[in-house]
Amino acid sequence: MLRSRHTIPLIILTIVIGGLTAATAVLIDWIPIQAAEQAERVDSLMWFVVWASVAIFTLVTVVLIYSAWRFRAAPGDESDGPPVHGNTKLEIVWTLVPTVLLAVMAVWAYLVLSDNEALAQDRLVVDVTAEQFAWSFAYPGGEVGSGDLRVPVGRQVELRMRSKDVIHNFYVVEFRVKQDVVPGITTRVVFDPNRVGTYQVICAELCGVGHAIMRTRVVVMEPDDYEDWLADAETQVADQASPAPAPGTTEPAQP
Ligand SMILES: [Cu+2]
Repeated sequence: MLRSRHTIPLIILTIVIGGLTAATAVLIDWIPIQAAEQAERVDSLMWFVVWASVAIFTLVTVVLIYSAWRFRAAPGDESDGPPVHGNTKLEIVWTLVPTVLLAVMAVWAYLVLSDNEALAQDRLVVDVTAEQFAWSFAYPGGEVGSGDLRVPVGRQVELRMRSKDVIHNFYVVEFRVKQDVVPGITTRVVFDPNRVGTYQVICAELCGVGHAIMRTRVVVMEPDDYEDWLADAETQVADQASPAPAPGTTEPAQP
């Protein structure tokens, strides 16, 4: 029977290619640390896609390599191959498997997105202004502004973003959130920072010659540190001068 001749080499090939592919997926440090709840949800979906890809890649590559090696034509054999027409079982399988995989990914992605964008009652709302080529952030009350984003850990943050000129894009890799900032409308992005640290805010939409340097940082602080910083900044604003500067245009000294 055919099966006995092919089974062992196919198993060995599957172990070798599957092992190498899986090792590539696991050993390479593809993704940065997770610093928000959104990141964990996005990554679990991403790993599902990666493992499904590892399995399909292994299957296709094993069949391809084995067929090319085992069923190659003998030297000088110019004859036609056997006429093969259709295989209903195979066609049903290769239609059903991708259909189920895509349906799972679609539903999972929908759940991730709705969880990621669910608004918390006690969220911190920060107004963001993007312009060529800078970010500015205005905190509740409208008096305190900063050129970098400061947020307390463990509390949801909603950014309401406006652009003064062209389309920009707010992107923090460690949060796995990304949102266009479009002139004429206010766009919104939500994240739940859960790891104290400093991360980079990147403009991810080509917006002109200074696009590559349109970066700032987001500082996720302990809640007490954040309150201290905010109180300091409010005092500075009050001390400085009246009238108070318009929200989003102030750049107080970095503490
Ligand atoms: Cu930009």
